[in-house]
Amino acid sequence: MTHPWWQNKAAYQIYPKSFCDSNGDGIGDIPGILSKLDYLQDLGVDILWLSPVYPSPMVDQGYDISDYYGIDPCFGTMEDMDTLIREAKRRNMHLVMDLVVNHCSDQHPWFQAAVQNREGKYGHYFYLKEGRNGGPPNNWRAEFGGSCWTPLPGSNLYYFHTFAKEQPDLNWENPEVRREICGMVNWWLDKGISGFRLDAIINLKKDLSWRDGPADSPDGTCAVSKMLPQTTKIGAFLNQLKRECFFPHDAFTVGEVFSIAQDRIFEFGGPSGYFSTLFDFGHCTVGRAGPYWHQYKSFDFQAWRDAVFQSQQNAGDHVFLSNILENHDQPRCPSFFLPEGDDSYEGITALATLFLLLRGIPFIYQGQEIGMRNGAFPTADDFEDLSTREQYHAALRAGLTPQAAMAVCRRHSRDNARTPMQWTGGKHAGFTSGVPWFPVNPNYQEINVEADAARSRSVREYYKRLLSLRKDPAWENILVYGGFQPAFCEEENIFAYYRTGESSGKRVLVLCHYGRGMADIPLTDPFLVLADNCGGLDIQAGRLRLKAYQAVVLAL
Ligand code: TEU
Ligand code: CA
Repeated sequence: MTHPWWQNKAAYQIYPKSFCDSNGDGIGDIPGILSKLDYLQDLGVDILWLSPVYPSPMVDQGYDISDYYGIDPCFGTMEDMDTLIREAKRRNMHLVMDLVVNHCSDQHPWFQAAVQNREGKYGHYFYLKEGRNGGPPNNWRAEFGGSCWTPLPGSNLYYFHTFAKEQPDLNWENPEVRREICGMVNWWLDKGISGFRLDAIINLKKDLSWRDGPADSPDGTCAVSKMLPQTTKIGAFLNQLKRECFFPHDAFTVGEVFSIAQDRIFEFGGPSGYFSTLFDFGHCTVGRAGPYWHQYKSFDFQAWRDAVFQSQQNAGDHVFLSNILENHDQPRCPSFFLPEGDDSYEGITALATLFLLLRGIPFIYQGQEIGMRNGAFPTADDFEDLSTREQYHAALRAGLTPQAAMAVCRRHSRDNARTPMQWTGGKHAGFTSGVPWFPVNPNYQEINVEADAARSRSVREYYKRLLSLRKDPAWENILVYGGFQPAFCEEENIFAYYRTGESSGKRVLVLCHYGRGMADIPLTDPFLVLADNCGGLDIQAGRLRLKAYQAVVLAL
């Protein structure tokens, strides 16, 4: 059986603005990434996903693109990009770009032309609609707050935006828009990139009835995400991309697919799906009891573990998921998934063990490999992210005290993951010789690449060990291509699963005591230890005693 080229790979997400600054202007850039390619190769990752580096006014940190064919000067030049593609290839690494085509920037020439001439060609590149009773066409609330509709000056015409008002949605119903985008995608693939991460891709198809949605906020608005149609009609758009761009280039594609029913993942992933793979956010969204962060329930270990099991089982052998603990929209995993005070070496490496060995492609977010923690944000003004600002005000509107609203934002803010990468204990953590665009986490003297490497228990070394285990010919068949089966589900504070061989009777048990104190598990099979984050197994009379956050990988 032949497998797709990308299936046994491990991926790493770079948030360019905060990765490495080469010229002292305080902003990470492509030459900075180039200077760290050896570091990344040594870690054992093969696919590099770059968050957007295209020209952008940076209202949403580059997710508002004003030119799909360029590189923003703050990140470097197109030559730098070509060098990066070449140098990555030389190291057997693959570059994956962010494809942000649900919307562009309001500074994009298409939108500028649409504003100038609403009836002209570019007016049809966007969704323009008449207002209703002196207000917007409907009650949909944008992802970052406020209406999804913003009026065009001097008229009763509104344009539609799922996210910020500076991010007008492109009209995918228009075949010309689709042709433009397909041409652009092929232009990048021809340049030698290996694929794309597809931003907010589920939002491409709108409910064209534009009817009001059920209010889920005191102001009578309805989250736009609720109005994503339940129909399958998005398929025509995505299949066109697949047919005209991805398939002919044998590209790797990973969809950012939030909020689809579990039974629809076969439509998006797997051999006949639109994409090579899709992110599993199921476990990140556990406890979301409403559209606002202040409504989210506190972390519940069993619900979280069961969400992982559920999506793994649902994907089965058919869909190959992409598994994440962090990305640029999520808090840092030691701060988020571990109870306060448990963000120890054991806790952090337990998380790594559990997620890197799931069936699917592991995605590691920059700094995760050294256990970076949530940022420190003394006041609400210290947040850059526009969604955090909106969430802060929503919490205040709901009656929370400023202190309580801050606590909510510190836990959930997307800015937690966007502080500069911590390379050394030196000035600005070695990220820049100038003034960083965003303050470095005050914990940088303790947590940085150099300090981690100097420790006998290095988080990064542990990540390396897990990544090389996946590639070990002795275990690849099981750890990459094999099946998944939950284990010890009835045990409290145990997160465990089997990876099963394709044919052989061999199995690997990934077993973790996710809690304090000791746990005690019956284990009678003979085993070989492939990994252990505590350096020693205590087995007596057919029972394995696990320390706090001990994670072991056993070949049975
Ligand atoms: O995110 C899409 C998206 O739906 C997020 O807003 C998500 O709901 C939220 O972050 C969950 O915490 C993508 C990008 O990843 C994000 O950075 C962009 O802001 C957004 O699209 C708009 O391009
Ligand atoms: Ca720079």
